[in-house]
Formats: sequence, C-alpha cells, structure tokens
Amino acid sequence: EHDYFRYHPMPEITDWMWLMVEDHPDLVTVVDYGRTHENRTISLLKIGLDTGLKKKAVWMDCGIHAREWIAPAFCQYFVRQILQTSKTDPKMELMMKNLDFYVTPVFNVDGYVYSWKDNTTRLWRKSRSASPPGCDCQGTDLNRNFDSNWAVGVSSNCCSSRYCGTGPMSEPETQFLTYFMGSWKDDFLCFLTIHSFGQMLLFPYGHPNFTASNYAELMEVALAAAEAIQEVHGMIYKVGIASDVIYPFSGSSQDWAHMLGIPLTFTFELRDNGTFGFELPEDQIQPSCEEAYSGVLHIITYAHDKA
Ligand code: 0X9
Ligand code: ZN
Repeated sequence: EHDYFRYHPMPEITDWMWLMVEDHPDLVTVVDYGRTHENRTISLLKIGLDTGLKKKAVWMDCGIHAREWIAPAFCQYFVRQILQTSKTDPKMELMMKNLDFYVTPVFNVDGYVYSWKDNTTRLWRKSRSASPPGCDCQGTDLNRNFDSNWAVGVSSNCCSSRYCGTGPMSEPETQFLTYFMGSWKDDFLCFLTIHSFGQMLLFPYGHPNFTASNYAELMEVALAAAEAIQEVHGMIYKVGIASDVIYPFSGSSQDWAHMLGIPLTFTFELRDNGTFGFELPEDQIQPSCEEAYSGVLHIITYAHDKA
C-alpha cells in the first residue's frame, strides 16, 4: 500500500509509478522522455483511455525545484484521485475518454535525490549540473532556464539558488521537456506546474513586459479555482500574474509553455505561507492535496468543456 500522506524518496516514487500501471493497465503507461545531468531517467505517467483517436492533453509537472517536497506528493495524489474517480464519477470517466493527462511526479530528479541525501542538502533547489568554467558552484535553477526571454531578471551568478544557466536550454532536463512538449504542442490545452510555497495561483507572464492575450480568461479561471480551493479547508490562495504577485523574471516553464501556444498555463504555489515553508510537516500533506486538487479539477474541467 502506497502511503499518499508521507514524503517518498525517488526510488519509492518510481515503484509507485509502476504500481499505477499494474493497477490500471487500461489507463496508465510510463513514458521515459529524458535523462538528467547525472543520467537518471525522467519519466511521466500518461493517463487516459486509448480510444484510437487523436486526443487533447493536459500537462502537469511537479518537483522542478528539489526542496518543494509537497509538489511531488501532490502529483501522486492527483494521479490517485483521477484514477479512482474515473470509476465512480461520470464526468471524470468522460475526461479519461477525451483527454490524456501527462504527469511528471518529479521533474528535477537529481535535485530531488540530493535533497533527500542528508540534513545539509534538504533545502537544495536547483539541478545538479556541473559548475560552469570559472565558477565553483553546481546546479541551475531549471525554472530560469527555459527559452522564454531568457536571462531577464534572473541571476547569472552560478552560486545563486536562482542561477539561470549558461544559456537558454543549457540544461538537459530543460531540453528534454522542450522537445517532448514541442512535438505535441497543439494537443496540449493546459499546462500546470506545481511548486511550493506561498499559496498562490499564478499565470503568465513572469516577464514584466508581456501580457497574455487571454489574460481575462486566465484571471477568471484562476479566481474560480482559488474559490474552489478555499471551499475545502478555508485556505486563501492569492491569484494573479506571476510578475505582480511574486516577482518578475524570465525563463520559467510557465512562460515558455504559454509562448508555445498552450492557452491555459498556471503555476501553483502550494502550502504554506512560511511557517514551515519548504519543510511542510507530513500532517499537512492530506489537506494541502485535497484543496489543491479541487483547484486543479476546476481548471481541467474548464479546459475539457471548452475544447
Ligand atoms: O521562483 C520560482 O521559480 C517560483 N517560485 S518558487 O518559490 N517555487 O521558486 C515562481 C514561479 C512563477 N512563475 C513565473 N513567474 N513565471
Ligand atoms: Zn518552486
């Protein structure tokens, strides 16, 4: 039995992925779509009914930042919920027919493994790429490394936890995601990237000079999703464009996905508001996941019904 309300090290998450395939062979496959700097596999679960028809898709990634452990926990919970409810809820059954969900439970695998190593590495954020010439620190912030107006409002100091890399897509992880999604880009309705912490629902752009053409739609969907979140345990999520609510910067996966043409692109910052920060206690995994699920469900239902 997989315990959804504990944090799991990488090998257990990999085992869990295969468990999902075993439990729902009609709906779930594992897709390996990349390799990390340290040569670990980056995998996702593709979830949906194979109808033989071309389908629209929803993207979700968790764990682009190593220390944000609640994010991979949420991806696991999300997968369990959609699989369970597809058997009981006609609406989810329909979504499984019409959509494919691509869920990467841990995107920054090297960083995540490193954050599990010991107490001194628990708060690692970046990848584990080699230090660039003339600099002594390892790792790139993968959420500054995408090809979206790269290197505006970011750090080029390789020792910064927000180091953007030596160039756009300099990192293998970023490249693999770009190539994988790029080849299917017209199929994706929705791009959700899960972080912590701060309780926010953000949408493009993080770069201050750009406004999304569908800003009004993104705002409306985000506000309704935040309301759905609040209904579950009363938690308030702030809503808005990333550059207003948090801070302006470029090279995020969210901005990149929207520039690629994926209309419904959102960043979730899960619990909490700073009391425990990245080290969210395990007794908050369940309520965090329950409320975030409600917000995500609103967004994917909207995407499905619109398509
Ligand atoms: O800074 C980040 O990458 C995200 N916050 S975190 O504390 N999880 O590191 C914010 C991502 C928001 N997205 C954009 N501004 N595009
Ligand atoms: Zn993050």
